[in-house]
Amino acid sequence: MFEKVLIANRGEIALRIHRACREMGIHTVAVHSTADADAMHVRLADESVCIGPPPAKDSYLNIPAILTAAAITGADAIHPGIGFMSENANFAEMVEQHGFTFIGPTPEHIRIMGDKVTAKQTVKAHGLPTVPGSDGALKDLDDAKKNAADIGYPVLIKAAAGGGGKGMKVARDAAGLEEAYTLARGEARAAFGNDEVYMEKYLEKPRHIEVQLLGDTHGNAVHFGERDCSIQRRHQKVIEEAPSPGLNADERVQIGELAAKVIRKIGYRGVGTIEFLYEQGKFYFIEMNTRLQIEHTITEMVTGIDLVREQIRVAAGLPLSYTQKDITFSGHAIECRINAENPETFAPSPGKIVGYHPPGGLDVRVDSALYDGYRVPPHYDSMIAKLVVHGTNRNECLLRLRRALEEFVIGGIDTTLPLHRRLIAEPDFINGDYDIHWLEHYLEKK
Ligand code: MV4
Repeated sequence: MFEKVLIANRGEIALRIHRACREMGIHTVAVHSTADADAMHVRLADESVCIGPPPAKDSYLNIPAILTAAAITGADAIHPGIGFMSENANFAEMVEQHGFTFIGPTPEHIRIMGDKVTAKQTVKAHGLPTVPGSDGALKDLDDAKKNAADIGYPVLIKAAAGGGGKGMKVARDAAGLEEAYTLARGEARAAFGNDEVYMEKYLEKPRHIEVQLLGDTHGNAVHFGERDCSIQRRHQKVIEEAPSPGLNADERVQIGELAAKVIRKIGYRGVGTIEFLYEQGKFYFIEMNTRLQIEHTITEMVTGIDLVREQIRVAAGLPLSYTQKDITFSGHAIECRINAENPETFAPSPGKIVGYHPPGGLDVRVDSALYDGYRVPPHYDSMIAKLVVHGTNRNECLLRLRRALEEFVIGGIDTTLPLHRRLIAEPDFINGDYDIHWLEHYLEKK
């Protein structure tokens, strides 16, 4: 096992990784920008290294600075966390070239799944259902027209280098196709420096359901069930829950086993998530994320398994600690992502925390790097806390979540806590009756 891990991240996820390391007897190295000198992840780590000025491109994305920090502290491995370097295949490659272990998948797997066209081809070849669409990238507008006629409108043009909704345009009919195709390519070129696009049938009202997976270097792979992440705004998840209120037990096992089989066949190492759209009883693969996810917490709450510990173990070459039948599901979990933002306008609200009281009690977990007197810097993601609640069933979970949201105090700045209190009181949410557009429609009405 590793003796020392460098955590190339900040905030709550850096703490989450530090905690797993500490329980495994692994020493930790924090890296931080000058804006984060007083951050909790720096305080808790055994050692810390300042890697640059506040802008992420000069610090948390600064590859030479991160590798140098690992070298001077004598770290064995680098955990990239979430965001930042976590899905950068070149970084994973450089980490290994410099003699450190990358706590994540191989650069090859990151690359395959980073390109949405090769990702779709790969999982389709291994038996996953995909959205009807073009066979690979579109050659030109003529090719787009031919494909759209075959698929049937509405269609969606997507960037191969995409994800997060950039370079994605709907064409409702033949008259709208040229504009959608041109806009999607332009956006893709501007955002990713790559204007390759492909086409899919546009699904109007799907749920976003993703399966948590784990593979080792000994040919084993398991799934940890699914999460429903449909409650989102502008491609940012707001509330996630496990299990999905939209699935039955048979569907859960079927899609889990199908997804696990794919990662077993490709020899995937580490944690990963396969995302599906789910509509009218059918699953359609959309993307695979080759990293830990923010919402891994709800899966931990319903399985009792420490996913970060498992991720570190498989990176060190150890076999999985669990076979599929050891993984059992208990009750229900919901996560609310709390952002430093105005709950109505969503304007960022950095600043000093004055008064901090997190909720507690049975089955209540708060993952956050906040403390009273902490200054939320303006340079990074606005998510400042995750409230994660478990119950023996969905109703108990909802009652506990309401209680925990009432208790939670974060003073001095605006947060989205009031929004969460409203959302979980909405009949549609209580009934589990929502799709990927529900939150944006709800916010328009208000
Ligand atoms: C789709 C879709 C409808 N039909 N694909 C959005 C970003 C990327 N992850 C895939 N996305 C979508 N792909 C087809 N064929 C609708 C979306 C989509 C979406 C997906 C998941 C969660 C939130 C979403 C919000 C808007 C659109």
